[in-house]
Amino acid sequence: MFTNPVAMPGVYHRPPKKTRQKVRQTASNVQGGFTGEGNINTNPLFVDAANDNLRLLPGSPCIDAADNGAPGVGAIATDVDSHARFADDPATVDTENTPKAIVPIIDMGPYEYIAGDGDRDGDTDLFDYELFAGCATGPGGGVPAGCIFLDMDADGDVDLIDFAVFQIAFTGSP
Ligand SMILES: [Ca+2]
Ligand SMILES: [Ca+2]
Ligand SMILES: [Ca+2]
Ligand SMILES: [Ca+2]
Repeated sequence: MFTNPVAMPGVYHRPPKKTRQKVRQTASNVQGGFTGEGNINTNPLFVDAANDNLRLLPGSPCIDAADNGAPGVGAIATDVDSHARFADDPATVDTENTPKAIVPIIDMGPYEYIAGDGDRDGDTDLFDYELFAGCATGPGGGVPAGCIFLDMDADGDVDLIDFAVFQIAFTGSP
């Protein structure tokens, strides 16, 4: 599985074959690895890759890891879900994969991850807070069904650390 960086949302390419290695390939997540600045080779943590749902789960290495400076990226305003691009995930340290980036940093792949967006409608607002309240389990308490997006630090619970992230991510309704 390989996701193109963000220049062409929704378009996927296979890793280039030897005969096609002139293809520019940086700041991408390439299964099997591929040499290039900013590339990573770890489980991208898609929501459901088997069913082509390539939205990102909390903790995905694709979050805040693409290159804002890549050609064409600056002109992208929304992702494939028509949600805002260039959303920062407070739980994800902006990495060295994005040497040319200006925060907030765009995610790898066609979908931007929005921290605290429990109902997946593209914002982090009071509706999401209601979900959070119903999902909160406390440290080590597990993640109830339907609450995966509210375990924002991806450590297997919905606790006050997640709430801290939620507060920073809170945007209100558009
Ligand atoms: Ca981002
Ligand atoms: Ca971040
Ligand atoms: Ca929401
Ligand atoms: Ca957590």
